[in-house]
Amino acid sequence: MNDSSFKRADRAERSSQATTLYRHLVARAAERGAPPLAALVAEIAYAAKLVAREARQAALTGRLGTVGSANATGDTQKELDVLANQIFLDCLDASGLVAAVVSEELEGVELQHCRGDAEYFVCLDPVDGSSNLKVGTSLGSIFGVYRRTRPGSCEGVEQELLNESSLMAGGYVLYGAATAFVYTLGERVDGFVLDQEIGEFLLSHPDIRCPQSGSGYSINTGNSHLWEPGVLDFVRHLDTVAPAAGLPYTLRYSGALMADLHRILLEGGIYCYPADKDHPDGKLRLLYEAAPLGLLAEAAGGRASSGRERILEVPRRALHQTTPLALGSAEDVATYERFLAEAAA
Ligand code: FBP
Repeated sequence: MNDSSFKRADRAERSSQATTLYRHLVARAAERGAPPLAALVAEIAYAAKLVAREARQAALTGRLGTVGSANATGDTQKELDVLANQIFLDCLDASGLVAAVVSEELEGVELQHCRGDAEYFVCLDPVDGSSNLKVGTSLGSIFGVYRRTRPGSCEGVEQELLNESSLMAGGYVLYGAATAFVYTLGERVDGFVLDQEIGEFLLSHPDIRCPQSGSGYSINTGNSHLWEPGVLDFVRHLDTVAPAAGLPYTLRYSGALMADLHRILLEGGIYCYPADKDHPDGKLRLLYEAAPLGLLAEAAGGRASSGRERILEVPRRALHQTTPLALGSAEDVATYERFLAEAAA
């Protein structure tokens, strides 16, 4: 199936000829020489549909509360965090393709089919932007699929994941006005929207190309008193009134990285969560937030950086390690890196 046969789904063709996520996955995974990836990502998409339903109804089902415990990085766990985590674990287990899972909501590695021929590890953030849940605004899920080097062994899984495995696929789900599913197997990025009527993710944004530069930025300016000079200089630059240079940029910060990145992939711009005095190593987690989104941003022609190096080259040291993060339009992220380097110099 070539690109031209993948058509956007208009109403009449929404049933038989539409490009469903599964049809698209089968073709892309075959091209990638990794057919099982199609079934694995399809299971992640099924879990996302279940989480979307729970998120939509949370205010009615009373699932807006906390469960009184904190996750591995100290965030208070919400009911939906724990429920969504279990939904993803069940679906990944059902695929039979996953040796082990790392999740923002789990302290250690959750072993699944590590003794068998399961080839993949999955790292995930079941509910990103969970502080938005109680106010009913955008949330997301993020996933990264890592290929094993030693299938069949349950020994040393954490070290194998950190030191040997390779990131094969990444993506996110956006629970917003529409439920969107955006993924990459490393070469291109495609976006799908959930048709609630038939319960299928249908192709809505084929081959997403992130514009080289944008007109919006996402950063928590409430932390500006904690920033290093290079970050301050960069934000001042974006706020400069210089229409000829496409400035100032517009500030768009939703509290959910997924919602900000979705806008940036489609319209250009930059998302930043720098290191600061309260987060000396940044806030976003490398294995299940920064790296999968870095793979996706780069596959869309964008850039993903810690501010000083490619996110995909940041050494993996721990399951829940955090990293400073800047991702989005290639030129905007390069400008950010230049401001940090000049300030450091
Ligand atoms: P969670 O995965 O714990 O939600 O943290 C990630 C995140 O919520 C991002 O989605 C968002 O951009 C950022 O943290 C918001 O952090 P802050 O409230 O410190 O600006």
